[in-house]
Amino acid sequence: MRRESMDRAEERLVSMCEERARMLQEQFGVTVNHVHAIAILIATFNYDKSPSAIDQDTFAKYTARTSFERPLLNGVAYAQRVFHHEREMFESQQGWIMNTMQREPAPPQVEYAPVIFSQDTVSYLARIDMMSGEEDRENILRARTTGKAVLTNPFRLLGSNHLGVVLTFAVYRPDLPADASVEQRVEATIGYLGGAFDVESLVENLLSKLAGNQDIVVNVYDVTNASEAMVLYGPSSSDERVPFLHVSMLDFGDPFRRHEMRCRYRQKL
Ligand code: WA2
Repeated sequence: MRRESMDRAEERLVSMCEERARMLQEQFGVTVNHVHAIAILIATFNYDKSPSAIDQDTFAKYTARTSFERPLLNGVAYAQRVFHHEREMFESQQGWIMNTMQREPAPPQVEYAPVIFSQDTVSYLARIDMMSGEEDRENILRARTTGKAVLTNPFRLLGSNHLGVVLTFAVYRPDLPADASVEQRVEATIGYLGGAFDVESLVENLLSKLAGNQDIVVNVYDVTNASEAMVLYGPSSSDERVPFLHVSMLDFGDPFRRHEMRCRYRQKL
């Protein structure tokens, strides 16, 4: 191919990749912000009010009506922090026994995080101790020590079995000071709010609407560990013979993690 048209093809790839990375990062950002706002809502209306000002029914209605604010999330759920000595009382008040992700009764642990409120789209999370799943458990522990939005490794989600990542915010007692220490944060934690970015289907849907989509192959990777990038979106092997590869940086708001988008042409030019 002539030099000028090669240059133009490369420019086109760069601009398509940058556009997609910007859109994805933007939609991630608005989604995270809205989940943060729901975490504050729970802290405000659920703590120390008896009876609680939020129940499953109000949570389901509110989260369904505001789902347009969280375009990349398949739903949100709230898991309450329960210590072992509170378990019997909790289960008798709820009228159910908490389960593990394998759908068995939760074995004794120091503490648990059973889902008490869930958006209808993720109703399969109800009654599950989220600390029984490795990725969710790591997220819960990191969310409460940092007070920030945290993301998991890419993994296959419950329900859909789609590749995605889970977002978690800790919910604290409202008296937590802004400059709290890690110990104070852990002590003041009353629960966890989060949901799953269903990257496999929701990002596919987002990208499919863009012009030129048939011409390029898009991958998203978690590159936190530079020597072993983990695929979050796109085919796991792509044609290495195509001439250009463009890498766009992504910032999903978890400073512990690094993500990037890699774009190439689908076919040899
Ligand atoms: N949400 C949706 N699908 C999942 C999942 C999850 N976690 N884990 C595995 N598949 C209630 O951190 C608290 C949501 C976790 C929040």
